[in-house]
Amino acid sequence: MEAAKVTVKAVALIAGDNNVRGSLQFLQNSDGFTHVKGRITGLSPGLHGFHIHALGDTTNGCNSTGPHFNPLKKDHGARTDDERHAGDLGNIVAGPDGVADVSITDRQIPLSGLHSILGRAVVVHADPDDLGRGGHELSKSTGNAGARVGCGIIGLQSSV
Ligand SMILES: [Cu+2]
Ligand SMILES: [Zn+2]
Repeated sequence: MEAAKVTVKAVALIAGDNNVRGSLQFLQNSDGFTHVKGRITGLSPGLHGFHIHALGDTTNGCNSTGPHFNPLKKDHGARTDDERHAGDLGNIVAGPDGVADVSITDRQIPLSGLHSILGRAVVVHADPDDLGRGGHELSKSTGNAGARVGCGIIGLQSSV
């Protein structure tokens, strides 16, 4: 069996409130999975909701990036749920130093085809994503993750 090969690469530079900054790389593999990796700094310690939002528009900052990317018209959920938005990547964790190292592998965030996330935005929130389970009126749409403290547009990176 051949090892999975990287077929498409993308990058997103994160900027936002205060000192939130970061860089993320997206690597789509021939096995259908996309690996998101990188580092985001300037966060408050703890969990932060982490999603792909539908629009690559930062005209009014991260608030212009639209709702969670949801091509299959599902409810919000955890990354491991069947009922989830394609853009639902759960939470990232910042340490006491405000740094979050990101490494997520998922099959609902391709960089090619009908449900490609290229040209959309990756968003980091102020609060934890409750993964649809919080019982708040926003749990089934946004995970009640609060303000958008950082975001970046996902763009194609130089070919492999
Ligand atoms: Cu979000
Ligand atoms: Zn969602």
